Amino acid sequence: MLRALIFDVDGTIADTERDGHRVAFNRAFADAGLDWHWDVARYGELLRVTGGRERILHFIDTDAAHIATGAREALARTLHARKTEHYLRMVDEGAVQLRPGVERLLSEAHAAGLVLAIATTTSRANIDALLAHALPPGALDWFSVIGAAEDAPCKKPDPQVYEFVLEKLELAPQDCLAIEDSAAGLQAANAAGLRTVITVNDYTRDQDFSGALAVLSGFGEPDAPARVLAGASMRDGLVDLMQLRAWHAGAQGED
Ligand code: XBP
Ligand code: MG
Repeated sequence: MLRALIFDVDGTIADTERDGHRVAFNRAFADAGLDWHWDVARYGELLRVTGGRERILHFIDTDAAHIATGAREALARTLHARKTEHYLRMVDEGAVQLRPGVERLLSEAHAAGLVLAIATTTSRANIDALLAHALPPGALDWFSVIGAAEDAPCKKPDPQVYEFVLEKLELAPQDCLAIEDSAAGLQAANAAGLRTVITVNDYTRDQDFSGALAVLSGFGEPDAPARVLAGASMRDGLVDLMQLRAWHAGAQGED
């Protein structure tokens, strides 16, 4: 039986990457007097490295090899802390909005008594800021468990954050559904034993989603229906709880 929905954040609940995290990284680089700039396309490549600090470290290793090896980790940490400050300010200013259908789906699931949780590689402060800003007051309390970077140092595709969330929820993976936007997220969820629905975005739509229950263009709103790109079919272009329950039950039947 479907008891819980476990949501990824970046790319799933909100399109945070291109106009949020990417811009915040660039501002941190500029503050440090560095002439590094991650344009939209380059950032898409760098997203293969999950985790902001890890992403910066990877960039230093590949594009700033003149920086002494022993100084790289500290530099990545400093830049990442500054990047988080910028990102939090941007969220407060409204630079990042929820994706269509997200608030509708979360409200419906909460009202129906489903357990809601979050499993993300991003920093906890970023989630609190986003949910406080983009959802109705008090909605942070809708989430029984929030698993973030601080809880799971091994980033997706490692399943650690999903395992952390499942353990805290005290639920079996077969009673939950993960909602993700990326191949790394799908691999992490599947490795933790979770069935997964994918909602793609511009950075992820061409990734390999083998193993997903359904791959969607989004959750859809009445005036902007979503499309199924692969996997199980959908009734009317609106992903709601009944639809998620149907996909989940169908998958259980296959086990
Ligand atoms: C999100 C990430 C994060 C964000 C930036 O991946 O990889 O690193 O890009 O956030 P997912 P931080 O959606 O799979 O969780 O800078 O806080 O890491
Ligand atoms: Mg994501």
